Parts: sequence; C-alpha cells; structure tokens
Amino acid sequence: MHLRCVAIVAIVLWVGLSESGTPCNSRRFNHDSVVCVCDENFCDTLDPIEPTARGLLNVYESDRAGKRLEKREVQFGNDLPGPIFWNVNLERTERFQEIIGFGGSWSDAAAIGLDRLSPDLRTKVLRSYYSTEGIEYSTARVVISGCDFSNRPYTYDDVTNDWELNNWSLVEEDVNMKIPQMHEAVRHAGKPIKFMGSSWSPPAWMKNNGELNHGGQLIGNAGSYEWKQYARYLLKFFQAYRAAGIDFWGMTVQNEPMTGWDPWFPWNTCGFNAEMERDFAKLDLGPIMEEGGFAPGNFSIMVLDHNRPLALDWAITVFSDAEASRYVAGLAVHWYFYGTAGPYQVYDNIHTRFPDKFILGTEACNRNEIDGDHIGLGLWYLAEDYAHDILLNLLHWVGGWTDWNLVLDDEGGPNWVGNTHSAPIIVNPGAGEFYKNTQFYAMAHFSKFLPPGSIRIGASPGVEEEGTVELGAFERPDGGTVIIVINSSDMEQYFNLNDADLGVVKVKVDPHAFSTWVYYR
Ligand SMILES: *[C@@H]1O[C@H](CO)[C@@H](O)[C@H](O)[C@H]1NC(C)=O
Ligand SMILES: *[C@@H]1O[C@H](CO)[C@@H](O)[C@H](O)[C@H]1NC(C)=O
Ligand SMILES: CC(=O)N[C@H]1CO[C@H](CO)[C@@H](O)[C@@H]1O
Repeated sequence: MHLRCVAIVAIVLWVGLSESGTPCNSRRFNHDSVVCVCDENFCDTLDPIEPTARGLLNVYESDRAGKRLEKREVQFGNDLPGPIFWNVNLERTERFQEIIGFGGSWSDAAAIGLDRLSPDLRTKVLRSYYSTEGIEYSTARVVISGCDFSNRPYTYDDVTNDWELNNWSLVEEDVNMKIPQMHEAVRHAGKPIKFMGSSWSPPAWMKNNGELNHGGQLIGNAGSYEWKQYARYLLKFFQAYRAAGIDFWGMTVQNEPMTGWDPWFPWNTCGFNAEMERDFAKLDLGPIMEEGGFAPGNFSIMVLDHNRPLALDWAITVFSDAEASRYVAGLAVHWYFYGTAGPYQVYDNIHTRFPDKFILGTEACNRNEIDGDHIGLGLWYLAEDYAHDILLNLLHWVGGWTDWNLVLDDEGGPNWVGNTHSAPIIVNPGAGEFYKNTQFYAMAHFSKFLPPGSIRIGASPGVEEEGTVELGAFERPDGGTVIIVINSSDMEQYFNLNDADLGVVKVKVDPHAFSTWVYYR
C-alpha cells in the first residue's frame, strides 16, 4: 500500500476507535469466555464517562460470549420487542450509602509482578486500573510488610526483642517496588487514591508463639508497653510512607484476626477477638496514631477485616464503646465463603444500629477450583462471583469493594505457602504480555461508573430474591444516573426503565452479562 494511503487508513481507524476507547484484543484459553491481551503495542482502553444528551442512555455490556464493556446508545421512548419486561422504577427520594471507592491491593506478589514487567507494560496495567482510560479505581489496600502473597516471610523488624524498634525499617519491596508504583498510579489517576494499610503479622518476637504463622497473639494486653510498641511499629509504616510522599486514608487493625486463633494456620497472622480490637484501638493504636499525625477525621481505622458471619458481633462490641468508637470509623469485611456466610441483611442491621459507621469490603479473590489451573484464564464464573457479591454488598449499605492482588503471575503467585489464586490481571513478562481476566470486567462495571461520592438510590425491583432481577441504581456526583444489572441466566432479559421526567426506555440484557447503563436528565 502507498504510504499516504496507510496514513489515511490509520487516521480513519484512530478516529473511529477513539469514540469509545479501543476494543478488547481477545484470546481464548480453553475456557468458556476470553481474556483481553495487552502487550507493548496494544491494550484495550475506555473513554471517560461524560454527560450524554438528554433522552439518551448509554449501555455498557460485558458477557460470557466475549463482549467487554461494549457501548451502545439507546433512546428513551424506543421500541423493542421482547417476551417479558421487568419494570424498573427509580425512587430518588430513597437515598442509601455513599460510595467510598473500588480498588485492588498491593501485596508483595502484586508489587513483584508489576516490577517484572517492562516500564511500558507496567504503565499499561496501572493506567488500566487507575486512569480515566481504564476502570478508574479509587482505593488500594497495601500490605504492611509481608503476607502469604510474598516470596519470603518477614516483618519490618526481625531483630529479636528489639522492643525499642531501633531496627525498624522498610524493605526492598516497599522502597523499590510499592512506593514508586503507588506514585505512578496516583499520577495516572490524576486525583488522590484512598490507600489503606493492613498488617498480617507483627514481628515473631512480639507474639506468644514466637512465629509469624501458626496462630499466636501479641504478648501483653491492651494498654501494656508491648501493645503500645506494636502500635508504634504500625505508626512507623504510615510515617515512612508519608515521608516518601504517600499519605494513607486508613488502616485495618489486623487482617483476618480470627485466623490467629488457629495453631495450624499456615501463613502470617495474629489473633485478636472483638474485645481485643476494641481495647487496642481505644488504649493503644487510636491515641498513638493520633499523636503521630493520623487523627480520626483524617484517617479511618477499621476493625474486623474478616468474614461476614463475624460482622454483627464485632460491630456491637466495638461501636457500643464510646471511647473506642471515637477512633474507629468503620467495619471492614471480606467475602470468603460468601455462599455460606449468611444473609447480606446483617449489614442493614449494622447500619441501623450504627448509622455513623461505614462498612467497606476490603478483600476478595477467587480461583478456578475445577483443576490445578488456579488462574482460570477466561472463566466467566470467576467474574459472575465477583459481580454478584459486589452488587449484593452495595444493596446492603456497603460503601465499596476491594479486590485482592492487583496482579499475579501465570502460576497465581508468588506465594510463600503455595496459596495460589487468580487475579483480574495475570502478568506474563516472558511473553511481554498481560491478560485482563474476566474479573477485571466485573470490577469495571462498578468502579468505572461509581466514583467516590456516588449515592445508591431506591429502585424497584432492586433487591435480590430468587427469580427476580439483580439490579442497583445510583446517582453520580456529576448528576448522572447509573443502573447496574447482572444476568447470570442463559436467557436474555428485557427491561422497561421508567424515569419520572424522561419516560420509558427499553433495554435488552444478554445471557450471562453485566450491563451498566448511564444517563443524564
Ligand atoms: C539494631 O540497631 C542497633 C541500634 O541502632 C544497632 O546497633 C544494631 O547493629 C542493629 N542490629 C541489626 C541486626 O541490624
Ligand atoms: C486533617 O488534616 C488537615 C490538614 O493536614 C488539618 O488541617 C486538620 O486539622 C486535620 N483534621 C483533624 C481532625 O485532625
Ligand atoms: C437481570 C436479571 O434478570 N438477572 C437474572 C439473571 O439470571 C439469574 C439466574 O441465574 C437471576 O437470578 C437474575 O435475577
């Protein structure tokens, strides 16, 4: 082809694609759906969400058949044949929780995976997650020292009995990986990211079993010198990151504290019960963080950071105590065993009792359990599990949802105890590629469209019940209305959305699809 023709074709292509980002470069890995492949030359992108003309509804859909946030325009007053329509009415006077944010986590495994990529590919991952050409994450959980997703067990002070913390220091994973990567993410986000810290284990010598794993609790008790020194150990982390230009929004007291009561527990942990977290927050951690420059109001301390069955008991124990409550802003919850974790309505109950406290999902991940291939590239049910749990949390006062490892390698690690999993992005530095797995798009259907400050509003039907729709409605800070629908059935679903001003718009949602609708009035 003549060079000038090449240039013209390229311009035409570029103009055409720029209208709704660049599409997924899909690849199938022997599963029911696809991944989107990114390399140095190409990575799928999205446009920022901008107000549409009145009367227009933008539908973004991803499905098992391979659509990935594919955008189409629908007009209010349209005609659409379909067998049965769900009638959706919005109740704008019913206003529920404010969105805190959506994000992923800087475990060491994520930091190492990102570090192994070329600078260009690393930038593409961080832009895919945090920029407006990506899925606009607004939060990030950061592991305080190591956890199972590290390639070695360690803490920031492994010099035995160094109670004065003279030997405390950040490690290579922080200085060379997490801190520069977090700075880069903030640059691409173009706005602050809510960073939250969580520790898995104190130094082994601070624990009564002398090990990072196999359960064990802090030596001493609330108010003791030992517990205060552990609080100072944690404070040093936030001060060191602040000195490096990264300010944290919050922390949890302890990752999955109940695992610290299991003497066979394989990886880094420390046992607290609800009373211990209450008293640690009240007597040690809260005051020491405040004195150290992380005061309530500017810095959110969260308790629990573990599964839903524990939530009500912990909320009552901690939030009923006025002094502890002064230091503790919210309840952090994990999704594990969600199928058997009991009804989500427990969060409604907690909100009714303690309306000033927020609830935030701080960890979730999954893996392919069918064979040894844990990362399950292109498995649709991994995404459906995410979307279902996110939506049901949002329908019950939870303010956001945090995915676990931002990236993992093609074995689902590294993980020093072999607890490998899947992640929304799997890196393959050897091939110069990374793969956006199905969970990435489940996150996107929420994170891209619900910036912090969005509010959930009433919608009917809007609550999950056998045989009814899974649907949530929200208002964005820019005035946009967002409707998110999940269809996990093999049948198309049809909707009549009634807007008080604009009338009715009819929308079809494909089988096994996530569908996010945005419009402005
Ligand atoms: C710990 O810190 C002390 C005081 O700064 C120093 O003398 C000692 O060498 C350090 N120990 C180790 C193992 O780094
Ligand atoms: C929060 O931080 C700002 C700026 O650093 C400061 O002016 C304000 O007093 C702090 N608020 C609290 C409650 O500490
Ligand atoms: C929107 C909608 O109708 N979603 C349905 C999709 O399929 C599942 C069953 O797998 C239903 O429970 C949802 O309500």
